[in-house]
Amino acid sequence: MLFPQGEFIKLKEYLVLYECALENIITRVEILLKDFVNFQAYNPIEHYKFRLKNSESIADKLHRQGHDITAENARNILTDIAGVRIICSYSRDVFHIAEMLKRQTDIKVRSEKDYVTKPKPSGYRSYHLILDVPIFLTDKSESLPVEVQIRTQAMDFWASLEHKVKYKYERRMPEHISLDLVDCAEKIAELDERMYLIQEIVDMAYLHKDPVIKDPIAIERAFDVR
Ligand code: 0O2
Repeated sequence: MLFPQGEFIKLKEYLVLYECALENIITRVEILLKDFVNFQAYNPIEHYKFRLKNSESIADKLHRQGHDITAENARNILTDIAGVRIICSYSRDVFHIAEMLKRQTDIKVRSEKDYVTKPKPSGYRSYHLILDVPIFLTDKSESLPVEVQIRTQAMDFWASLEHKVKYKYERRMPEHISLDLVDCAEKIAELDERMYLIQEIVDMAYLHKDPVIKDPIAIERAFDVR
């Protein structure tokens, strides 16, 4: 799908604003990272990525949702033109990072979806925030939505596989594959939890100078992680 010529020019102008809002959120994530790395005991952010939707995928999404392909519709209807994905180590970190963004007083939380506590039927787990980000131009200010997805590495691994599979089957995935993916998602959530517990135990043992730290198998047995 493509935007008609006049609409495309208008969309390009809007995309400049979305790019500014995206850069604004990236800067906030970079500041959190600098704080974690330099002043905190632990950095929960493994990495982050970002993207601005291109005009074709904006047009496709509007069309899929039954809307006319206009720049106004893109601006008024879509909230994921600008997106940032933050990948954390453990699921607790996901909530921690979400709170840090939510309490920044100059951005407004337009919506919030916790698919970590309540996964989607597909098995999808992630924390979604739509943040209204202010940008100050030469003669006016605007507020643009940026979608922030926060998830663990394991959740991200699952989501990219599921996305690829869904794309290959043009969104009509055979039932046995979707059931298998739901099972993988559950196992991944269990692994996330177990690995978090191992890390907590090791941290505690270090803190208390416990000799059991030298024997990782003994750590698991001692604390009955499995
Ligand atoms: P794309 O192509 O990824 O950019 P809703 O109408 O509120 O039920 P909506 O608007 O899709 O649903 O919002 P939601 O649920 O917050 O999902 C937004 C984005 O999260 C999706 O973008 C995906 O990127 C991701 N996502 C949501 N559900 C799944 C899932 O089951 N599997 C995977 N792999 N990703 C998911 P879009 O809209 O799909 O577009």
